[in-house]
Amino acid sequence: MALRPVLQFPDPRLKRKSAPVGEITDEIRTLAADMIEVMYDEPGIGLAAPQVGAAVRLVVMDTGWTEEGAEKKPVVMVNPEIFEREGTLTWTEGCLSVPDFQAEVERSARVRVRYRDLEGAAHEEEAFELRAVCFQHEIDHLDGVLFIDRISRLKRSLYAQKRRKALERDEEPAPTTGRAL
Ligand code: K1U
Ligand code: ZN
Repeated sequence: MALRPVLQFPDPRLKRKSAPVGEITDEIRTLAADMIEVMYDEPGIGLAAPQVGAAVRLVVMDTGWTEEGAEKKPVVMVNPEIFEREGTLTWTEGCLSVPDFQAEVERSARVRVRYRDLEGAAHEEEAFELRAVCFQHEIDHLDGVLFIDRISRLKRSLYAQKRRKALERDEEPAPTTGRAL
């Protein structure tokens, strides 16, 4: 099966608030498996369901796999939520839905997160540094928030302008050369 495409800014579907997952159906299991494939293919260290057009509270993450010699250990999180946060840190973030842009974002330095897995078992995790940032970034996606919503208005509008121009260039028909081929 073809990989599900990742939606890109300014797609309005990235701004929707996603609904909690109720019953864990085959459809949810297939979505999770597809998201894992997309995350590794992009490549990325996380992916939220709205990024592939599914408005449900489902996230996949593997923050360690890109390190030298590391194995792939994807984690699927159903209805993840942050229930405790402390301190602040600044991290340079990117996003698979915000092409060609990175920026510093202020986040909580320590978070505690709870979620269910695909078997319905409950989990709690405490996270710091990259993993804490990734949890916050992915859960933001479930609420229709992109990391560019957390930077200055000036930086965001400069990026939006650059992106609009890039999209206009891509939409332009190829210039004619006067030759048949
Ligand atoms: O949600 C996403 O768009 C995925 C995003 C997660 C993320 C990255 C950095 C900070 C916070 C959240 C990415 O995975 S962007 C790609 C990336 O970070 C990466 C890609 C290859 C190797 C190492 C990192
Ligand atoms: Zn993202």
